[in-house]
Amino acid sequence: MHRIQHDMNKTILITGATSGFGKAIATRFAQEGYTVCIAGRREERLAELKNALEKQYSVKVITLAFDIRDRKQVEDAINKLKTQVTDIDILVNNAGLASGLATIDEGDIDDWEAMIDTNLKGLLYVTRQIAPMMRARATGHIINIGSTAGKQVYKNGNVYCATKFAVDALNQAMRIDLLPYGIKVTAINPGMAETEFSLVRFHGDEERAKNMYTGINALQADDIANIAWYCATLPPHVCINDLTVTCLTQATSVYAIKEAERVKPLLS
Ligand code: NDP
Ligand code: 8X3
Repeated sequence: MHRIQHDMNKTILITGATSGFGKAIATRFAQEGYTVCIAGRREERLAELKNALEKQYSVKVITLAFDIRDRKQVEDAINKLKTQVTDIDILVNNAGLASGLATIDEGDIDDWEAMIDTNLKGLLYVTRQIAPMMRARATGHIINIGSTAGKQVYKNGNVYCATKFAVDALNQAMRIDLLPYGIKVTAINPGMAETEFSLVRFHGDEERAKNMYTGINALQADDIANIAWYCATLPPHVCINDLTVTCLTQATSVYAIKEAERVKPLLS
């Protein structure tokens, strides 16, 4: 397939770039010469990543430390960013979390609020700042990181799934609203992936987090970074609207097997 050459003068903004998918996406695009704007709350991690990427790939890296749940912090950070860069070519709405895994009658309301405020309202706050910049230039690409959890609900997933169903709805809505402006909108919906996601979900319980991925050969952050790069480098007239990706041993939100359960290929 025809692929466009990458443009060295492009700028990407990635939320949730201090770990997991966001960090891998930042690294992938830095490797390709992009100016990379990395956001997250953990300033030390942002500074470390900036140093590493600038050193390794000789690109410009801008850090934005803010809590995406705080509308004022988001607005201030992006207003400051506007003094540092003229355009944002790609926005990756990635920052998010699952917090807890409990039935609807027992869930912790603080967990619910953290997920709704981050995964849904935070994504909206950032998009509301960046979409007008893209609209003014009649070009751009918004990549929303959804989830298989936004396609099919699973036991105890209730509020996390609801936020990801909302991301799915917003992805479709953005595609429609931004259609006249030539802005691409893409949802990447990963299944189980080995990042800090489960450590956060289980409130720092390392053992429980590790067990989630034992024996399934889960997706890795680099897999999603490569997919984001693929989506971003298709010809100008091609837009992937919605892409669901799992590891080989996972079919849906609720059907997954261990590697050991796989039927081995017959020897030829
Ligand atoms: P990680 O926990 O590794 O990364 C999450 C990122 O989100 C961190 O950089 C974190 O930065 C940022 N973040 C969380 N809360 C806030 C906040 N309040 N303000 C600003 N940034 C915040 O997990 P993943 O990389 O796996 O998750 C990235 C996205 O992918 C999430 O939206 C998640 O729902 C989704 N996803 C994950 C899957 C998985 O199995 N791993 C599968 C499908 C989707 P910091 O803490 O520094 O603020
Ligand atoms: C993360 C994938 O299945 O843990 O969105 O909800 S799952």
